[in-house]
Amino acid sequence: MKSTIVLGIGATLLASCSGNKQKTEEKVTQQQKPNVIFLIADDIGYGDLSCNGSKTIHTPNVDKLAAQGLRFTDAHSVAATSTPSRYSLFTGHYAWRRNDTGIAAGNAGMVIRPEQPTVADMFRECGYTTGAIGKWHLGLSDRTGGQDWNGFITPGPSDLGFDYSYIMAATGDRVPCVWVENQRIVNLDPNDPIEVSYEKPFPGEPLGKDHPELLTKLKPSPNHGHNQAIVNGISRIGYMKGGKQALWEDENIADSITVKAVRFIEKNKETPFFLYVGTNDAHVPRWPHPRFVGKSGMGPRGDALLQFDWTVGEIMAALEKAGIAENTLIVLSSDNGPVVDDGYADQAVELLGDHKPWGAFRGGKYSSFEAGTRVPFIVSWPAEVKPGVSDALVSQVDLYASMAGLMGKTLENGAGPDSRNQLEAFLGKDNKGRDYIIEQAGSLSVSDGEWKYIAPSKGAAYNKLTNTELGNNKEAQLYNLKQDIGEKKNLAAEHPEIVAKLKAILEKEKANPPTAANPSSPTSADYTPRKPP
Ligand code: NG6
Ligand code: CA
Repeated sequence: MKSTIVLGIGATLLASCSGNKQKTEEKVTQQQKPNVIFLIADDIGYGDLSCNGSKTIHTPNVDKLAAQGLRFTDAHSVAATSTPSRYSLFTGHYAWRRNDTGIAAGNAGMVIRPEQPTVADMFRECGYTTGAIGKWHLGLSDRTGGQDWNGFITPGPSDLGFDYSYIMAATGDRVPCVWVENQRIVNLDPNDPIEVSYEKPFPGEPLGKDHPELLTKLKPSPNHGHNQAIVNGISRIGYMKGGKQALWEDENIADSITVKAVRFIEKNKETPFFLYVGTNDAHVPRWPHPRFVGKSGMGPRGDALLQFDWTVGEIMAALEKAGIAENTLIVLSSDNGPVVDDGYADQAVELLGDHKPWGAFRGGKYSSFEAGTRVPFIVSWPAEVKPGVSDALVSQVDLYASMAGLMGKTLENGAGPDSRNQLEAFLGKDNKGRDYIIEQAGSLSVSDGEWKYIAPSKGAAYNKLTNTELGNNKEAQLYNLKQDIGEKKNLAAEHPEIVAKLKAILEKEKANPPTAANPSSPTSADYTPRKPP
């Protein structure tokens, strides 16, 4: 089935791609399609960028991207932590429909099942070359602890639509602290194999909790854990042994991600590509390259923000140099809201000064309040998107269906079941966006842009470790975001009819779970993982 659909987006006429995988043929005929980059920061808040009003941190490269593109004021990640947020970004399926999409350990099995369709599959079917670089945090292999760390790690990104991958398995603060390129650990000495465990320490391997004298770079904050395996003078979550030659150096993480992204762009400049770049900045442990150290006056967190801005600048420069900046669509966002102390004594709290990572919003990472998921969001596509600011209500869950829309495709057979085509909103032709979005933290919330309902929850109201108001409350909460952006006044008792309306939306969503993307009902039973490249 091959049809041609002409989209009403200026002069660019995109032929719809067929569902088959004959990409070579497609590539020849579709030179005019835009390249697409999802540039996803880690734990960077709305207020961490000067284009969003920060006077305390200056992010000139992000500002330049915002000035040439569309900057959103009411854009959301699906969840207030990384794994569920990225799960939904890639699959267009709400992470909260599954109970196994919480923050993944470094040896977790792959959270997205190989048979689940992803946005990368969609691009690949359209003849794009696809890449995933940087933070992954979606697990690898078929089960927890099932990785062959010293061989080909499978299933992995190649089973989710990525032709190329260069990733950290989980987070900077979780073992294994190594780069995995095309599903093999980079620079691994076969005579020094890697072992990973989240259950028990390896005899003879020093732990942060017993050997503070070995923590030469960062020590954990009191009571935050992060006191197990020591890598590069920083203790982490989890235990590992061996692989000395393969260990990353924390000060080079941003450089490694950036260099790989730039090379991917250079290599693929002639034909359309989709590139996901997940930065490690500004996740903990924050240990930026020496050229950023001391530059923000806010310690490692502020310096990591400057390092993030540098990465953005390098990617933009690479596109310019390759002559493809004009026809490249960049979506810049963050996986969840900001956190200041997330586990290491890096003086982020002490040196914060007047800086407000959460902007005008309440809460932060982990929170049901707005700062949990209302994240920076910029769409730049010089050839098509007029510069400006959009207050449209948008969610990352819709990027999958919207990018399919851009390709002239409609998602079918259960692909991206929660994803809606909001292309017009993402490209600035519709200022309204979604009727409502669902936000996930300790509880689920529904916002229609004006009113926000937070479902009752038994969870703690406050996370003392991270100093975060989590937004959990045994009572229903209702806020008027137009009049009370800081979510200070709970109006649930005054407006039971609005509570009822938003609650009904949530109940309906919960009662009608799209199941096609659910691993318990896979679309393809005879799935076999791809062979090593
Ligand atoms: C938490 C960690 C935090 C961070 C987070 C994941 C503790 C006490 N805190 O469990 O440091 O790693 O998980 O962050 O262990 S995320 O942005 O990748 O979701
Ligand atoms: Ca995160």
